[in-house]
Amino acid sequence: MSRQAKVLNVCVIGDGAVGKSSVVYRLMGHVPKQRHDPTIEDSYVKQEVINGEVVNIRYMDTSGQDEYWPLVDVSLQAADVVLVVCDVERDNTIGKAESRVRKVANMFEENWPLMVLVANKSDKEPAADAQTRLSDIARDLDIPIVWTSAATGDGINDLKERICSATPSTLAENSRRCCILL
Ligand SMILES: Nc1nc2c(ncn2[C@@H]2O[C@H](COP(=O)(O)OP(=O)(O)OP(=O)(O)O)[C@@H](O)[C@H]2O)c(=O)[nH]1
Ligand SMILES: [Mg+2]
Repeated sequence: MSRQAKVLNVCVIGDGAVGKSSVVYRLMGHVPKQRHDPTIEDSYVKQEVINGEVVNIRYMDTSGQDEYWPLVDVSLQAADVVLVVCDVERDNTIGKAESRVRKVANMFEENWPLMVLVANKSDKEPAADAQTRLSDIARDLDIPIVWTSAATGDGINDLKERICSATPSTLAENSRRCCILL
C-alpha cells in the first residue's frame, strides 16, 4: 500500500513590498526577479523530504495591501506555518509585522500554527533600533526570528529548516480518496 502524501501549508504575510514573493521564490529554489510586481494571491508547491517522508510544501503568497485581507484570512485558516515578513530597512513594516503576528495569534487562540518572524532585506542597512525591536517582538510572543535576504539568498536555508520542523496537517488531495479492496 502506498504511503499517503502530506501537505504542509505555509502562508506568507506582511506589508507591501517587504519581499514576500521574493522569499517564496528563494524557498522554491529560484532567484527572484528584481522588479516589484504586487501580488494579489499566488500559490506554489515544492516537494521536500522531511524525516524520510515526502511532503508537498504549499507556499501561499499573499497581498501586502489591507484591502485584500479577506483573501489572506482564508489562506491563514489552512496554515501550518505562518511567515510574517518585514523589511528591516523600513521601520513601519516592523510595527505592521507585530500587529499581524498578534492578529494571527488571536485568530488561533491556543492552537497557533508555527509562526516565524522573517526580517528580510538584511543586505540593506537596518532602520535604527530594528534589531532590538524585532528581538523584543520575538521574545514577547515567543516566536523565532530569521534574518533573510531574498536578494542574496542569505538566511533562506535557516528559514527552510524552521519550516520543515512543522507538522503537516493535511493530506494531498489524491491521498484523501480511499480504495477498499473486497
Ligand atoms: N535589497 C533587497 N531587495 C529585496 C529583497 N527582497 C525583495 N526585494 C525587492 O523588494 C521589492 C518588492 O519585492 P516583492 O517580493 O515583490 O515584495 P512583496 O512583499 O511580495 O510585495 P507585494 O506582493 O506587493 O506585497 C522588489 O523590488 C524586490 O527585488 C531583499 O532581500 N533585499
Ligand atoms: Mg508579492
